[in-house]
Amino acid sequence: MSEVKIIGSHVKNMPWQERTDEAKKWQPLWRYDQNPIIERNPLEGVARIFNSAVIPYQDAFIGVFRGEQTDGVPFIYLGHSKDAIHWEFEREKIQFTDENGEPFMPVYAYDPRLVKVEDTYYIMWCQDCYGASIGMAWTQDFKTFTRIENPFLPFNRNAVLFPRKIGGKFVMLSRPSDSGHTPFGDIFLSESPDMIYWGKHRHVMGKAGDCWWENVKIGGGAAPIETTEGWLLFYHGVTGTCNGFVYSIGGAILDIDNPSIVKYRCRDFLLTPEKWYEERGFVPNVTFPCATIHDSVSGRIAIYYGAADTYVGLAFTTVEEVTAYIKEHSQVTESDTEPGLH
Ligand code: BMA
Repeated sequence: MSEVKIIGSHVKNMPWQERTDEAKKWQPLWRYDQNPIIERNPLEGVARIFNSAVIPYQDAFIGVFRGEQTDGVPFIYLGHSKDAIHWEFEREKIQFTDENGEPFMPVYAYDPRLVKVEDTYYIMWCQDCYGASIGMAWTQDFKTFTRIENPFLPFNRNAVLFPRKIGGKFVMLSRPSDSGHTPFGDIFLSESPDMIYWGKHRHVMGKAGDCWWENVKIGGGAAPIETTEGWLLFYHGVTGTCNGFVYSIGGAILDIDNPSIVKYRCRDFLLTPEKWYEERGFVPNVTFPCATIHDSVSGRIAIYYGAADTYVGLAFTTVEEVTAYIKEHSQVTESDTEPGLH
């Protein structure tokens, strides 16, 4: 057994279920047997919740949820939970303000991520800036949400912040794209002194031509988990079929001091659509990770993923099992292992 450890907090009430019989012994992730954890029509005026992010907060849990309204337009809703499985949602979508406290709502908002750095919680999502672009806001109390004015140029999506500064800077992954159902996409890294101005963009990793499950595009998923092996990243990888895209969950381990360097990258997916709630829904065949809850003492990891653009699913693993699997099945290219600085 490897000695890899999570560097972070002890989350004693984290959601957990031992490996179910249904998951084969060799599979690195297993699904919660009560999935999906959020059903359709979870609150008035919202038809589906999926692609959402959660975090421990004041001995319980809080989350930012992609709520597809009944007019089809997505916005972000706040949810509260004692066990991170059963969620209660606030009736109104999150009201963002500018730094003067004036209303500053995006035209739409989807695929939120939620990351705490020092004493502040940051929300990142996809919004309109004359095309798909990255939205960002911060809060310290989940009552007021200050939106940061368009931090990136269009077109970009899948912004994922690292949970601590590296070399004194905020560091974020993103995936430059087009404004539609982008048929390409690599993961890049950018840094910022203040969350407002971003630069020093580096290439982290691209789609993998010879791993067919991720041969169209990839994008950051959950905030990277700090471990003694490096940053553990769950991301999404996409392939194209005659019936459209299929989204699977992949895993990689990035260098701890210079995370544009990929140390290990799993050539096999960690999880791919198999269950009814992943294969059937608004967009079939989508598993889209957006968050984890993890515990440094037990090494347990719970992965939250959107399923078929309709539901939220939960899958489990441990840091030992998943890093061993990624390392055992690792295949990195020169473009993965270089610093990504052309
Ligand atoms: C991507 C994003 C995700 C969505 C996925 C599958 O482009 O829009 O929100 O889950 O497509 O439809």
